[in-house]
Amino acid sequence: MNGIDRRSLIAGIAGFGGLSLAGCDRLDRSPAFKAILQSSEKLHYRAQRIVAGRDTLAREYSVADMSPRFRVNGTAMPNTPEYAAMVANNFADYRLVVDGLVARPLALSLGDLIRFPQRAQITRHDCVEGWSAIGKWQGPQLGPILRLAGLSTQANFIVFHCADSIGAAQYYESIDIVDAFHPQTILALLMNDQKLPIGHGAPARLRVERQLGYKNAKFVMRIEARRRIDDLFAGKGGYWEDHGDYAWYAGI
Ligand SMILES: Nc1nc2c(c(=O)[nH]1)N[C@H]1C(S)=C(S)[C@@H](COP(=O)(O)O)O[C@H]1N2
Ligand SMILES: [Mo]
Repeated sequence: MNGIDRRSLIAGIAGFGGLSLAGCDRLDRSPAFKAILQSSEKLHYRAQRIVAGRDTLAREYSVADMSPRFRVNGTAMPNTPEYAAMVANNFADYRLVVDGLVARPLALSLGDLIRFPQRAQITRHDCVEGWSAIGKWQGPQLGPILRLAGLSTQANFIVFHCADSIGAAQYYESIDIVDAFHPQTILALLMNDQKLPIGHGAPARLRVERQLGYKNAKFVMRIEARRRIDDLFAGKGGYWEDHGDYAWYAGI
């Protein structure tokens, strides 16, 4: 695993400006956080199942393979006053909400998110529209965040609520517990060693590397653990599943 690359993360994060790493609410002083980092991977029980190769890693590439150009697709900039306000102060007020079927709902700042172990991966993004690009993504794995929140064993799905809407419909996506705890499932804060550009989903976007492009939700504002997804929005588990008839499981 080419995982922890804290130095380049900090270098990248310096670009966030105004982001305070100090403060009395430091996550790394919280006993729950320490316990999770020290625990011997006591995963949510369903994540320990090996489901027909679902734990296999997506191929990782080398720096030399990185695409010179990685296109922005779908929403390039969420069109809301709330998002504009966050951009205006470099996402200092961004709080990633983690709620739903969890024992301890969280509201994590970017400073909190960089205190989790970070993973870097160079992978190929495949869009159903017929293009691919290889890029480097870095950020905390989703699994430890869900463990810190105390994910309930009742949860079957993790839903990502995004800042943007297409037409009147808010963008969202969902994955199952196996993908949620997959080692390459991260909330990317950096892309190609820079802070995540707005067009690519600033300040945090999902990378779920065994699935197609549309599952990789950009502008993630809230992560919700749910027992079911058929009672949410149009019931198919994601914006494109609801509106474009794309498959919910977009495994590659
Ligand atoms: N919030 C949000 N996430 C999104 C989209 C979007 O429009 N809004 N488009 C999806 C699609 S179809 C693709 S291919 C990728 C594009 O990511 P990129 O802009 O970084 O290339 O984001 C996915 N995630
Ligand atoms: Mo896509």
